[in-house]
Amino acid sequence: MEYQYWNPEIEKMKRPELEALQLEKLKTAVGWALRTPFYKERLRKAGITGSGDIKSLADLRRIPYTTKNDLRDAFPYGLLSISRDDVVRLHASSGTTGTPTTIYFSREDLKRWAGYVARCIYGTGCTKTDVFQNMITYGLFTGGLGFHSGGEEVGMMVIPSGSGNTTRQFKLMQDFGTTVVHATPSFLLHVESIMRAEGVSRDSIRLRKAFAGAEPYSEDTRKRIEELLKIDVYNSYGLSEMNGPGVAFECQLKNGLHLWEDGYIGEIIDPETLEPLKDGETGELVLTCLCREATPILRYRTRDLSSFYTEPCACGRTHRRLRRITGRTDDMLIINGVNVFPSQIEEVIMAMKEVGNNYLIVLDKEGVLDRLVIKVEAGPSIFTDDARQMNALKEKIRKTLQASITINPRVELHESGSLPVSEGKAKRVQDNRPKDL
Ligand code: DLL
Repeated sequence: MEYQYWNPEIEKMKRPELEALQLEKLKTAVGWALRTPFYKERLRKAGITGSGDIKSLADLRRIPYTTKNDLRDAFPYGLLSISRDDVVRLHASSGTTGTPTTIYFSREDLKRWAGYVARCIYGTGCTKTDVFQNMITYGLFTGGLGFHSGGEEVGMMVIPSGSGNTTRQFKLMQDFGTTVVHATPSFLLHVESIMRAEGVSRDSIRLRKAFAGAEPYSEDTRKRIEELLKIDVYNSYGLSEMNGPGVAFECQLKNGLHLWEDGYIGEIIDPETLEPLKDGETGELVLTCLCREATPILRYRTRDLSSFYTEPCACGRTHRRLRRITGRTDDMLIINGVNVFPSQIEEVIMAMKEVGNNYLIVLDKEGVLDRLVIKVEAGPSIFTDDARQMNALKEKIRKTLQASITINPRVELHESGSLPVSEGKAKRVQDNRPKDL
């Protein structure tokens, strides 16, 4: 296979050179950080008063971790390192508690960010001849404008369609010959269901590729989207605290996400002891942003669970690859004392061909016990008026899930298209259990 590199010198840089580059950039990032009220105080306590205190990459460990709560406490300007007048954009995520975390960008920051997203897009084999439909939310969320700028940087024709309005999405694809789309994996599955329901022929669209991310999904979900839509799907990882998309991305080999180590330093730590783990071991991903001056963030605890591959990628890039993010330290469900990650449930459901494209995990209290209900849409091969077929499928899902998560769920089968669809990140878990128990 011919591989495509946006920036071959950087992407294939030998490790010692890459690490030297990281060190230089880390010093600069610490310098930026020291200009913010938040880090000035934090770093001083850790004995770091100037970028000269960072002498090797190992000195990174002297810097305390930064958490989402720190960012909230620093709202609105505690992490701003440049004059407000030099800020050209902000993005924000509201999270669950309401206090937003806000990230500011200078003009240079936006250019650097677009460069990283362009690197991701180009690395999947796209060129300026592609037509790119960005089917994700625009606005304060980083997915829309982040990919928009990256797509323009590559020179593709970008259609800023945003998410939702599936019928119009098909029309745009047909009218302009869209070859690549960007969406959440759940929205891609929804698009496919509607395509089938509305009788849109696959031959009437020229789609070849999709970038899918912003939420966790399993390898089986990827395969399902690829087979149903007859396209290649590339996993895309990012978070607003590290600009947004463009942090780690799959190359043409689709085998793990290359973390752009000239822009971000990645560490995997044990979320309990906070000690660093070795490559190959699974733990919480901690990221340091080396490429944003306006809001520097050092050693950010992402809560995302992953591990680094130990072997280099056959594509020739030297930047280490992260394994698919299976979940977050804070999305683990405790059901009657058993720990279950929503991703374990998704893995089982999406591997079954008879099952449709949408599902929901519902938790209730029945007396003193937790009750797990899995609501699943039936696939096109299942006749919802054939009770025997429906019961057999329900039983199959129940048994397979029980074998995987050890909990016996109640399974409900629903008609295709009847479960709620979210246009942004999917809301798969509905936990109705009283919180104060
Ligand atoms: O979701 C940025 C983004 C936009 C990434 C578009 C990819 C595509 P936030 O809203 O801050 O930013 O959410 C970040 O989403 O910490 C993960 O928990 C999750 N996440 C993002 N991408 C993936 C992925 C954007 N590929 C949070 N796999 C992160 C699993 C993902 N989880």
